[in-house]
Amino acid sequence: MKIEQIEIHHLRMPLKSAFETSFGRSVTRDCLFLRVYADGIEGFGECAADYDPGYSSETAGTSWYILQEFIFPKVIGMDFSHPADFQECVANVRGHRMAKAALEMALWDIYGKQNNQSLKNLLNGTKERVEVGVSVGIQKDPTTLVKTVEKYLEDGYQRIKIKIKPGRDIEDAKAVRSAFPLIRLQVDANSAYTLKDAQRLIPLDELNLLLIEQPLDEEDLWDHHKLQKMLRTPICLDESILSLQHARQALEMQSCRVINIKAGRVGGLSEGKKIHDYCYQQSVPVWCGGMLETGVGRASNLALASLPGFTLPGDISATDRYYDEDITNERFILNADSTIDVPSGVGLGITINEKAISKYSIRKYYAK
Ligand code: OSB
Ligand code: MG
Repeated sequence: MKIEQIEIHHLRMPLKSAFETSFGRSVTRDCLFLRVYADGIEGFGECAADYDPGYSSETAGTSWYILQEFIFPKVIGMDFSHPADFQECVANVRGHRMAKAALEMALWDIYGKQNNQSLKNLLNGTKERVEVGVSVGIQKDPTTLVKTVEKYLEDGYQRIKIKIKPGRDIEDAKAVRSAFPLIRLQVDANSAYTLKDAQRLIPLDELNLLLIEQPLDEEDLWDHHKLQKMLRTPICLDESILSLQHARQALEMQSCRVINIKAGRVGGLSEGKKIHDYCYQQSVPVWCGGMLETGVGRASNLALASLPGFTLPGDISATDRYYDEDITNERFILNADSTIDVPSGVGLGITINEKAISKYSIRKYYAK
């Protein structure tokens, strides 16, 4: 794959409904859309960094800068024999994993198109459809939350995740649990607590949760170990796991019992697959997280989630949970058994709605 040219758009997509987490409330979702040309074939990528550094230190703005200033100049003219080879080429760019993951995604798309293979097959995925759930933002009050959850259950989602933060945790989770005693339920704090809050988190242990996601800070691996010792419910790490090394160290330290894998957060699909393989080998359950992706990133997430170790439902909801209009012509729909089909077309298996790109693009840049 000889990289000839790259087009990048900074998109601002209106969300169907506001999404509130412990780090803020959004009504729009920023992301970067990449179109990479190699050997006359175009491949698409999505950078999951949002407008603000609330979830991660990376933003659409930092990714834009790093891609434009450092990554594009390194890759234009390069000839890669495999998508994962790209990582070596950008090894001297420290961090900025979401920016790198976006470019790697486009290379997988091209590689699949060239070799007449779906991304699922390239990654050795084994499932044709994957179990999914929905991530529900913080609502006005617990009553509204129960109503919102009820609507998603009616839509067919069989696993619910609710966002929590200090002051909006036990009461919210209890309200959902008592309204729906048997559903698969989990919570996500997005790093909102410290170990000092442990006593406040203990009551979550009585709610039969699948897991508690990222209660403490990204850097608190050891404190997660201490917290996990106080809880029966598995801790799942999201923000803390930026690489295979982190995954190995977190598991060796017993800081968690489950890992949320997001290809963007860990620098690309190749690193995400490595984390999956490592966890699968030791029977540590993993699941595919989401970051409100457009159809481009959603197709990539579905392919990754088709690997056999993804035994818990992913945060990969149907397109209509997020967007009225998406940038892919394909829309992802929820099957009656709370699954979504993994794309079977070559590469990511998606095509682009060019009108939507122009409509939501707030800046664009061409590199060659
Ligand atoms: O922590 O998992 C998270 C969205 C944006 C950033 C971080 C997270 C999330 C979600 C939504 O929980 C998952 C989704 O439906 O895409
Ligand atoms: Mg999370």
